[in-house]
Amino acid sequence: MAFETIIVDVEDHVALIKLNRPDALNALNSQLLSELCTALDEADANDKVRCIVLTGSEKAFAAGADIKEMSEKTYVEVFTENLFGEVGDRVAAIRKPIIAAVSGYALGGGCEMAMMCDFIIASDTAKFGQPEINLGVIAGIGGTQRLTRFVGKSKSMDMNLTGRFMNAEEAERSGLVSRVVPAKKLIEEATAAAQKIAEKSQLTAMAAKEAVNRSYELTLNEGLLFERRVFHSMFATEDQKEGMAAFLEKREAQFRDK
Ligand code: CO8
Repeated sequence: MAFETIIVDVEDHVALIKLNRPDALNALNSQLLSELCTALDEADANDKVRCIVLTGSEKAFAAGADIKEMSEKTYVEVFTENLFGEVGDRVAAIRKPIIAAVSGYALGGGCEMAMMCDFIIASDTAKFGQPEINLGVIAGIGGTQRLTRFVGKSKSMDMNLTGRFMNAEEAERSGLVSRVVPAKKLIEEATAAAQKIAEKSQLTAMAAKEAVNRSYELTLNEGLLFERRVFHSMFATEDQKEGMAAFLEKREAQFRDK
């Protein structure tokens, strides 16, 4: 499908999806969100894709939801159309791993979009924030919930109440991002991480993603039980036999997603 607000490139089993509204710092308008959800669904369904990287420009991953588009909406409109509600569900339904590669601003819905991905690799220029309070609203798709789980109550309150931005170093220290890399190397590093994942058994990568995500929903004992059951189930796969045989035979595993 031809997109106008994103660019999709599939290479070496990695789908690179680039948000592309440079004049608005990749503000997330309805067209972009709709195209992004379609591209994610297509990547999830594409056998050639084993991992997804979501990125923006050097200046902005995304500076939030499009303020121009939503400023005049009424309560009845946003409630009826479930503004932004569907996006969260659609991203959460993607079963292949998604890495957010963040450079520059990741604000409001931009920060929330990055947090919806499975992990975040940030450039040293990245700035994260939930500045919605400056607009007379609160975060709407994870900024008070996911951010709190990432960085704890104190920092989350600080960011949601003052609207201040967190730089890449603080974001890494706080557990919001998994690693920080030089801006010029962001795509290279994120793609290399995606290719590492693409080399694994896709069955196992999807199971690992599912198990980590369950940790947000379950008590520790329930989560441990879920994990053990999934771990046990991996022994029904050929990839478990191959992975362990390859280790014992001191060779590279040849996974077949079976
Ligand atoms: N919406 C619409 N347009 C935007 C947005 C935005 N969020 N951010 C920037 N732009 C536009 C500006 O209007 C400007 O356009 P123009 O040239 O036509 O005036 C252009 O992008 C460049 O922006 P600036 O001139 O402001 O650039 P600066 O470098 O001076 O400043 C900032 C960069 C600090 C990022 C500044 O643009 C800014 O503060 N932006 C708004 C940040 C913000 O408040 N974000 C939160 C939005 S609310 C939200 O996200 C609710 C979440 C709901 C869930 C979303 C689900 C996906």
